[in-house]
Amino acid sequence: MSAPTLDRRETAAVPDEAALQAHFDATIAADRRVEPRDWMPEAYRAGLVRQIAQHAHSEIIGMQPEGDWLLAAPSLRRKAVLLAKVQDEAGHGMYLYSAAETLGADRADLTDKLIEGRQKYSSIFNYPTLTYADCGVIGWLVDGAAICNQVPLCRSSYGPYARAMIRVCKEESFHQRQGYELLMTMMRGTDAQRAMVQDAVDRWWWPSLMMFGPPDDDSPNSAQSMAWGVKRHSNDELRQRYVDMSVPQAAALGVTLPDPELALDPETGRYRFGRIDWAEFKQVISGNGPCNAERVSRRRAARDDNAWVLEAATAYADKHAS
Ligand code: FAQ
Repeated sequence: MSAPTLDRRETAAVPDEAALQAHFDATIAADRRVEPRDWMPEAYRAGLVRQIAQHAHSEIIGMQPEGDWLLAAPSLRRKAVLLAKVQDEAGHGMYLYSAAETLGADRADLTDKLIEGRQKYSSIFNYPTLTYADCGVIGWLVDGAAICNQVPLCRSSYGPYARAMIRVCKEESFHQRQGYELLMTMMRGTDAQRAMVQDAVDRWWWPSLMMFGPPDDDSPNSAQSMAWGVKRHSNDELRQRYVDMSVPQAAALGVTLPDPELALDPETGRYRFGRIDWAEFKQVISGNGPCNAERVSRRRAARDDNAWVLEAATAYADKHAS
């Protein structure tokens, strides 16, 4: 059977690829949002799916380190707060998977890619939560890094991603405050509690700096992502902002950040900091961090054990759609 042919009017109405590309370029240059119905270059679409899927996976895997403490929270109040926070992270994952779906991605396929190690999730969630102080430090440092990284993404060029980030950032701000409040409470407690906070800060500080990604001269995706207005700042710029923001917060809390080279540069007004262990980062994102195997195996078990729920829900939806 031959392919259907377009009549003259239809042929004239279909813009050619150069015109579509020019329209896309003008949208980016004018700092307008690209929407799902718009034409976009395939590399832009694929790059967004890569970043949004990794971000969604991070939110879902990121429920595990704090989730481990839900049954051991020290009071009913702490338990209610932690439960709400962990549920918020699930919600963030859902908004992000929905944003990826607007680009043609399939949620179940993305989950399979995560479990098979074909897509990444944030390095930070491969470290263990050893004491309850870790929950406070995750709120303060990890949610703090997430906010620093994600507030500029509210202006990302892809509309659904930018809009999802607005709500995510509002909730992350609350998460950071609850973490800081927990740590403040512990710092007003006993010597043992203060030592617990300091120990948690010592373990989470350097991995938090790694959340911003590799240094700019070793970041293959940054230049194109910034040219397309997906990322607005480089990894090193955001990392520096985070250090500048965190040092006074550490002082107010009364903890020491574990970096003897941390010092204010009087010329720039910014903090100089020591060398990040990029070999450790590479190990963690290659699947060899302290908890990678456990995190992924739990995610696999959740997918497999709950497959019947998905099947039932889909069957119901299919029946009502027909
Ligand atoms: N971990 O070329 P670049 C949260 C990968 S959410 C693992 O610089 P890009 C909330 C990168 O993907 C935290 N992999 O890449 C929460 C790339 O690999 P690929 C997640 C990393 O995309 C709090 C390769 O290295 N946030 O915390 C990491 O331009 C508490 C080369 O890197 C987001 O995802 C890493 N840290 O910049 C939840 C924010 N860094 O794909 C629960 C959105 C880099 O080529 C509890 N994402 N890689 O195979 C971004 O802003 C960017 O994707 C970056 C990386 C900045 C993460």
